Formats: sequence, C-alpha cells, structure tokens
Amino acid sequence: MSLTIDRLEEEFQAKIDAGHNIEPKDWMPEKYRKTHIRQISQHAHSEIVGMLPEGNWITRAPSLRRKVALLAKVQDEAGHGLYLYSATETLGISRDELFEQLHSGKAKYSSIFNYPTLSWADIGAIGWLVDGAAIINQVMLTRTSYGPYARAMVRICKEESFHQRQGYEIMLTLCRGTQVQKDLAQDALNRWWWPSLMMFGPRDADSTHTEQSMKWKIKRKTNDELRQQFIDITVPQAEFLGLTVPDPDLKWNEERGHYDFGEIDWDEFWQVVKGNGPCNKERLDARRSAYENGAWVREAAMAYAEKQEQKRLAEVG
Ligand code: FAQ
Repeated sequence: MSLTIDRLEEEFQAKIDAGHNIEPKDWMPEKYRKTHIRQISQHAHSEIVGMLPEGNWITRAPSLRRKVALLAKVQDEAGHGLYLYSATETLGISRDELFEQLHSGKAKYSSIFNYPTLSWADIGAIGWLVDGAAIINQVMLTRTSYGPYARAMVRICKEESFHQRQGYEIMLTLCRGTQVQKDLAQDALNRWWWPSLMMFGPRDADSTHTEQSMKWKIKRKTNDELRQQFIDITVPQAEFLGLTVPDPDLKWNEERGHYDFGEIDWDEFWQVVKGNGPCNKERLDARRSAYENGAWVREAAMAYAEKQEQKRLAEVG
C-alpha cells in the first residue's frame, strides 16, 4: 500500500515538474488537497469580508460616478468569492462547511480587512495598495498548479487591475486637490502602508507552508519576493502622487536593484491574524448576521430549484 502511494506521489510530482495542471478528478496527495482547501477558501473569505470596509462608503461616495464605480467594485469582490468558493468545492468540501469555518473563526481571511475605513481617501488607498498587493500575489496564482484555481485567477486578476486603477485615480484626484484633500490622502497612506506589506504573509523564515507550496507550484514566488516586488513598484507611484511613504528607512539600494525598507511590526500582524485586530469582531459579526438574515433567500432558491427539477422529471416521463 505504502509503495503504491510513494509511486503515485512520484508520478504526481513529475506531472507538476513537467508543468501540467492538476484537475479535480486526478489523483492528488491528501496534503495537496487540504492545502488548497485552506488557501482557496481563505482567499474566498477574504474577498467577501473585503466587501465590508469598502461597502461602508457606498452611501457616502462624493459623486454619482464614484458611487457607481465603488458599487461595481464591491460587486466584483462578491463574484470573486463565488468563483473561489466554487473552485474550493471541486476538492470535496461543501459551501456550508466553508461558511461554518469562517463563522466559527476557524478559517482565516486576510489580515488587511480588519482595519477601519475612516475617510473617503481610504477607498482610494485600498484600491491602490490593497488591490495592488493582491494583483502582485495573484498574477503568480494564474499559473498555480491546480486547474480550477488557476483559471479563476485569470478573470479575477483582470478585474483587480481595474480596481487598482480606480483607487489610484481617487488618490490622484485628492492629491491634485486642496491641502485638506492632500492631507486625507497622506493620512490614508500612513495607515494602509504597513498593513498592505503584511498582506504578503510572514517573512519566508517564519512561513509554515512556503517550501512545500513552492515544490507543488501552488506558489511560484515566496512571501518576501512578492513583498519586495510590491514595494519596488509602489514607491515611485507614491512619489508621482507627491506623497511620503511612512518609512524612514526606505531607500533605493543601487547594488541590490531594490528598495531597502524598515522592519514590519510582526507582533501587530500576528495579533490581527489571531483575531485581535481593530475590526476582527465587527467583520465576523457582520458576516454571521448576513448569513443568518439571508437564510430565507437560500431556502427560497433551493425550493425553486427543486420544483424546477420535479417539473423537468415529470416532462421526461
Ligand atoms: N492574513 O505559511 P504562510 C484581496 C497565515 S484578496 C491572515 O506564509 P501561505 C482582494 C497563513 O494562512 C487577499 N493570515 O501561508 C480584495 C498561515 O496560517 P494557517 C487575500 C495570514 O498560505 C482587494 C500562516 O499565516 N489573498 O485582497 C496572512 O503559504 C480589495 C503562515 O503563513 C489571498 O488569499 C494574512 N495576510 O501564504 C478584496 C491570496 N498571511 O493557514 C476586497 C491567496 C499569512 O496555516 C478589496 N493566498 N497568513 O493557519 C496566498 O497567496 C497565501 O495563502 C498567502 C500566505 C501568501 C496569503
């Protein structure tokens, strides 16, 4: 038995090394399946929890144009959640189980969504920095080894790049506006910069899953590599806006060809991951109550689907 598993694992690894995708009905090691359930469902949860900080500003957007764009963006995040929950279900876990894991606090979602959105400029900063960080992480995931995840990521990345431009345009407008508007933009950058760097996860040296995930081509780049890539791209964008990145140690390193940057507050990161961030409780309460209040919609949809199926069966005879 163990010989057979060893052989299957060898063949599995060879398939990945040769650059082939793994599909739902293919044999896969149990750990590969579980790693994907963990990562894709955390990603799905992040998308739907991520709707909350931005949803907070829909009714207060400064113009109809901004309101329409923000509504569309938040709706896109719901769509991303749907694709990702569907991709997770191909691994043999039900939607109900996934929601139970989120609502009970067992499943994680991205630390970034546990911070509050205090001003309209935060909507600009989220689009620019949070979607910007998400794209850098997710472009890599369009080539991840699990087929349904990789395919979902292609469309998600296209939409995220539109979101990033939407955010940057808000920042640009504020920075070209009055001093008060520019101050709002700077304040938003000050509060969102470090949490955005934390989105990429712990340092490589402290990452539990990176080594195995790189071997299985779930991840194509490490947390630290992606974080550096994000900083190198984003610092010139901040300079173009005329804003100051809140890191006194940030400096271009000619020799490395990258920016050097200051120490991230890892204690804050782990506190937020463990549920002690500024908005963790509020976010989970909002998700739980949305789920409970939506029970009648799910029941009605299921009853309708059942009725349609009975009708179809009666017609077939
Ligand atoms: N927050 O060993 P690693 C978005 C956990 S979507 C919370 O390095 P891994 C769109 C990690 O789960 C944003 N927990 O883990 C949007 C693990 O704990 P576990 C979400 C974190 O998986 C924009 C432990 O730490 N994106 O923004 C975080 O190899 C605007 C050790 O870490 C994705 O989910 C964190 N930041 O690498 C929506 C992308 N980082 O599970 C609305 C897919 C780490 O053993 C508005 N995910 N942890 O208990 C990934 O690429 C990876 O899962 C990483 C973490 C890179 C996030």
